[in-house]
Amino acid sequence: MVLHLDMDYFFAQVEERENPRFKGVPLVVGADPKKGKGRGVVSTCNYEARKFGIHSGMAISKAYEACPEAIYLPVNMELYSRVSENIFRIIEKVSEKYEKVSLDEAYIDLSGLAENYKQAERIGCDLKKLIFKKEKLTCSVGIGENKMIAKIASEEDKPDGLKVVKAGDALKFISQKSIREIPGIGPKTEKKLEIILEKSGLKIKDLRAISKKQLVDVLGKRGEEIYKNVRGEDDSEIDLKTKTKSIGKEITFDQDTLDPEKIISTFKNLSQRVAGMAKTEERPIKTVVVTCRFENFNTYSRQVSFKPRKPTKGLIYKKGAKLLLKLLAKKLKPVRLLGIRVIFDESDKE
Ligand code: TTP
Ligand code: MG
Ligand code: MG
Repeated sequence: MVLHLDMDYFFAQVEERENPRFKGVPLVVGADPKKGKGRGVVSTCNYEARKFGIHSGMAISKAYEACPEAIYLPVNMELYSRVSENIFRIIEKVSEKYEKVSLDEAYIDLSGLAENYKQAERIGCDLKKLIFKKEKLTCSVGIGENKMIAKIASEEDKPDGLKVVKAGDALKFISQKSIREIPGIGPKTEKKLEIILEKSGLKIKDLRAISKKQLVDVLGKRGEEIYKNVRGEDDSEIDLKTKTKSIGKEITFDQDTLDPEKIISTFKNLSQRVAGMAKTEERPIKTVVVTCRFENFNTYSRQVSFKPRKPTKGLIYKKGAKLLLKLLAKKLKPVRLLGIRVIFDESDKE
């Protein structure tokens, strides 16, 4: 079983949360409309703006034409990335077996977590509640026997939806949907299929009339997948996130140096930056690796492991500096490059 989660009107909803006066009125996030003369496109908009026909990817000038009185905001990617990180932290609490599709979208593998659709629904409901409690944002969840069904299901009751499609109901569920709801069928594929069937506005059930051979002749290998998809089947696997194994940073001096103050202050600075990056992983580290390249390009690495601990600047610097000083004392050559890397503890993995 697979759960698909997608945040509702993501960028715009985050902006509404940050500034409640944007709620209930048309809100567009994207390029500056410059009173209708603006270039660029709409990133997304809230549901009030969608009533005017505004949608992602539309020219911002067209959006302005449709609704000049809407509120137009620039894209604040830094903010949305931060919120996205928080959401994925919450998802991780439910399961580490997930695929991040985009900032606002993920598949979660429910095998091993849910034995039946009732349990799966409970997980979906709890996840929605948790995200709302922590982030004050709504999302839509779809549950199905495979990725495709889960994705189409999550679209079903947007916004704030939760739709479960049991295996036995999948075929009926997708039959009346537009073929464009099959992930990967875009306008070009749609056109080709319309030509085969000499009909427009194709529904998924219509495609079941096309033989596998015909689909493959027209669409190549993708035809085989579509042949399965229109029958509710989907073999695509959840692309599990591989955890970051280590984080590091290095710096090359403008000039090779033997100045202890310069070396130490640079090393402190590096430790601080690595600690900052490592903290966002919220996992303990178990090893610190120091790299030093000398003027002749000879490069040496030294590492020390310890009981897993929080990646604080103090810890990283203390462990790293010891290694570095030993190395410097031995080589006594001007330094060209300094690097420090921390390796995360993975003993918490199943
Ligand atoms: P989507 O999940 O496709 O859309 P959405 O979350 O805005 O709306 P919905 O409720 O229908 O899910 O995309 C997620 C974010 O990605 C969206 O908020 C803005 C960004 N985005 C773009 O910048 N350009 C685009 O063309 C699309 C589709 C999305
Ligand atoms: Mg979304
Ligand atoms: Mg999305």
